[in-house]
Amino acid sequence: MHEPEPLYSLKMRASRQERHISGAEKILPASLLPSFLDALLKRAMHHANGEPDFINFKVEKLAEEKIIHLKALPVSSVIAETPSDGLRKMRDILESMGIRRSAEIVQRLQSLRGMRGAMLLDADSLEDYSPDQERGVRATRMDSDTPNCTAGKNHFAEALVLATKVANAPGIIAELCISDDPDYVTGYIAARSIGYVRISPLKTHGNPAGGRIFLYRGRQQDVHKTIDFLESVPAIISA
Ligand code: PML
Repeated sequence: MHEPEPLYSLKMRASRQERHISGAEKILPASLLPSFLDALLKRAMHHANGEPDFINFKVEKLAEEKIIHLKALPVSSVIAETPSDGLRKMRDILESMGIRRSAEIVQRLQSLRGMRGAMLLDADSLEDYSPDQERGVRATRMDSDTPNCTAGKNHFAEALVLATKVANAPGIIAELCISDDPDYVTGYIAARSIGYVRISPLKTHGNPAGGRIFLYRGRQQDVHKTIDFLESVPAIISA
């Protein structure tokens, strides 16, 4: 019997003057690393957010027994007439989930720009639990079970993988996202209870604002378990 091929986490992040431009997460066998490194380098160099002055690649071997396997969240779509209608629909969904301070949360989402990770907010007190609030908390070490190797980014496919891992993190009750790509106006709200709900549009074309909020409900002393899951546990997502 053949041993399973060892898997590696490949992370790319690109920035300019310390402001985030683009990032990517892959889990791959060694044989695929060269082609993905090449594709992600091209992606980093030609991003709509601008030319980077710093690109970081990190390759780490993963311990097979630490990898978890998750099924992708079910996907649905909401079409809005305008960005403000889309944001209103996002607030309505939050309220239907029992999250009362929806207007303040969505306002904070709209104000994000150039963060590497996500804001980790207490869903009720709105306290920001990110240890580094400029950087935020980054969900890393995840990929689909059929990784795709293109220089261009598939926003939807990559976001669904990330959202599935985030929705399975202990204490996370919802995730909100507006893409920080100025050319991409679709965003989403995701949770295990509602699946991955795409909303379009959430902003106007050409607007570089955007980012993610992870909403946490639980004991403050347990936040570190959530952060550890998001940043360290490798997850492979199947359709
Ligand atoms: C990003 O740019 O990283 C966020 C992408 C959001 C994708 C939303 C969708 O198309 O479902």
